[in-house]
Amino acid sequence: MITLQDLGYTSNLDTFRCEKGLDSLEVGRVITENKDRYLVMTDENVYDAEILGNLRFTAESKSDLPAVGDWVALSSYDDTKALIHAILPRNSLLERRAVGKTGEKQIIAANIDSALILMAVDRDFSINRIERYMTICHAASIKPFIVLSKIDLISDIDLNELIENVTQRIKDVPLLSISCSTNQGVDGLKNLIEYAKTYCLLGSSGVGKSTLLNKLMDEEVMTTKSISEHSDRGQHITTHRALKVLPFGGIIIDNPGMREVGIADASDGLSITFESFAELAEECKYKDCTHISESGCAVLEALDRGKLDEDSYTNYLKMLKEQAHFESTITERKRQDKEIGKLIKNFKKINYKQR
Ligand SMILES: Nc1nc2c(ncn2[C@@H]2O[C@H](COP(=O)(O)OP(=O)(O)O)[C@@H](O)[C@H]2O)c(=O)[nH]1
Ligand SMILES: [Mg+2]
Ligand SMILES: [Zn+2]
Repeated sequence: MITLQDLGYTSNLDTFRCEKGLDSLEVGRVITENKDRYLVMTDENVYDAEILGNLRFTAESKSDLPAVGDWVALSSYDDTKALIHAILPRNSLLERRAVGKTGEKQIIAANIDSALILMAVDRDFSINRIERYMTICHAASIKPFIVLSKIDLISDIDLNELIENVTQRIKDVPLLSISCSTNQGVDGLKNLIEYAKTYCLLGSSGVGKSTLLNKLMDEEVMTTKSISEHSDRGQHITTHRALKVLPFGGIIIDNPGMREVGIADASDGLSITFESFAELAEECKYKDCTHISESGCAVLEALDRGKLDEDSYTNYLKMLKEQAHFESTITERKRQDKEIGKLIKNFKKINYKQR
């Protein structure tokens, strides 16, 4: 039997629950989400839950609605159906810029302690993408780990070279390498997982996230894709986000692969991921330095002296630009919303006069 503690429930959450008068309700954690339906796990049941109308109507954005990993207060009709009344405060919210939509964010998951960023060593290997995932993690105060996966597919010499390349650019982030085929490194990864802490699997489609979760669970809980299925881009594979409690303690959230990891409002994330850049930028002559061509740019000077990695520099600039763009679209959206607000107000005024 799973307890609330096994699911990551804390005394802080319980204090809040009582203070807000939610103690007559049950408490549970959202383990999957599908449109407006949520599966919520409590210490007694797994409910198929919907949200209370009030919660829906007062929600101003997606982040006001439950996400996988959220703690919610709920009332049940029977052993299977329940209604979500409130979301308990989150300690973290992992998000990225929504694909194809300006100024919108997509929530990946809530209440995550650490993220395992998986990168397969056989193909599509990209340190730029690792830095991207690190940035969204840091923006949400989530501790990242880098996990090189499928290491059975390359030689030890090639693996060491990859590790060398990664650690040259990325310092201070723990790096592991694993193979779910040979089990190499899997015990090491298990050892790092702490009881009642929540870990999120991040990485492109096909890097082995679900295979790893199945391995940790010691059973097939997630469907995995065969290589042929995965390379067929036309075919839509239904994947979902799901939270699982590991048999040896610890909680893992698997994610469908993300083809794009857009940067939203992640300025803190960028300055942590690219700490040396952010520190240097403080010394630039101009406050609004773009570090592209300005005189007195400390970043460019360091680059010239070979003190910074050029690929990392390019990646940093690209994400800075994305973030600035995201912020300007947010401002534009707010301006438009205001305009619409004014229109509605005027419209009401006119209507009242006419009556
Ligand atoms: N050779 C090798 N193949 C793996 C490993 N882990 C996963 N795979 C294969 O990679 C494919 C994609 O795995 P999956 O777990 O579905 O990836 P996901 O999209 O990240 O969840 C499947 O065919 C797995 O069998 C590994 O460690 N070594
Ligand atoms: Mg998967
Ligand atoms: Zn500069």
